[in-house]
Amino acid sequence: MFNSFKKLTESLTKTKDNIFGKISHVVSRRKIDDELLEEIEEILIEADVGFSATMRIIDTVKEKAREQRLSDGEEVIELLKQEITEILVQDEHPLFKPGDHKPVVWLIVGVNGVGKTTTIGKLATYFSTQEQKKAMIAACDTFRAAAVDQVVIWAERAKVDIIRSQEGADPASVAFDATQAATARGVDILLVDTAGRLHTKANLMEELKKIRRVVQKANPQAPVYTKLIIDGSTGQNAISQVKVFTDAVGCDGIIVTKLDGTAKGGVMIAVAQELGTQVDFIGLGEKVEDLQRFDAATFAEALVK
Ligand SMILES: Nc1nc2c(ncn2[C@@H]2O[C@H](COP(=O)(O)OP(=O)(O)OP(=O)(O)O)[C@@H](O)[C@H]2O)c(=O)[nH]1
Ligand SMILES: [Mg+2]
Repeated sequence: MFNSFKKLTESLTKTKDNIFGKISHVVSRRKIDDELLEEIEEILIEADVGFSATMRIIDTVKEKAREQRLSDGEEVIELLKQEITEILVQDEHPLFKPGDHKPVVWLIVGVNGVGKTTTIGKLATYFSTQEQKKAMIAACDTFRAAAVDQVVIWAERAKVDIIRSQEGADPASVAFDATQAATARGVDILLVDTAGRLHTKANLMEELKKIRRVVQKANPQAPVYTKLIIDGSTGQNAISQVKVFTDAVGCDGIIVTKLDGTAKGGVMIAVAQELGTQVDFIGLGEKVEDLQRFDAATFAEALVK
């Protein structure tokens, strides 16, 4: 626990510097006034906190500063931390719903290069070692050369079964076979790796819908969840990706990757404000252990500490 918190705070260093570092600089020896709040507003927007969360933060800070009759600029920091924590901390978001049939199927989707395949490797390890669940992988990214080989390596690392086919095979048929195999072998969770790019975006969305239909056909009782991977280092673009995928194929949870080493982690505040409680995991590196269950209170603590 201590080590994972340390890892989280270290990973968020650049984001913290980008938000609180810059704000500490501007508030020093200043009075709280509209001009100062405007400068803070700009910093938050530039740090990818998003427009609506930024407005909420600034309005609350202004109101509280007035209520508590604060005038010293440095006192703003504490108010900011409180409000950011309020935005981040939301209800519990369980990974499995009571009464879920086996196998639970997670379709791992997202644009190319966000970290889908890597996250699948990490998730397979997480489920087998932390949750004592039997995990299996379906290699349904048959579009890109070497995609299957890449996910096979992750399956070996995680020591879980993988169902694969030739490059160029129909991804839906791999998903069908994998769902049948997972059902027969008593698998708890089937992780489906999908392509991030096809000839067109419409093609990609159609294929994802088809994979979902086929999984449901192979086992009508299997609950299918679409989990969207977003790259935390892309900042605000992440929010529009969530909207596009949610509209096209639904989204039952988000995993934000690459929060290590980026200064754009403020996007987590934007995600929490705009999209609520949906973040399941965060990715903090390229190794199998660099995945953490997203806990809003812990994340907030690490960010504002
Ligand atoms: N630093 C860091 N790198 C990551 C993280 N997750 C993934 N990566 C890296 O991001 C790159 C792309 O990862 P992939 O897992 O291949 O991404 P993908 O979404 O499967 O890509 P496509 O299949 O091409 O769509 C790789 O170099 C990964 O090592 C993370 O949490 N932190
Ligand atoms: Mg991939």
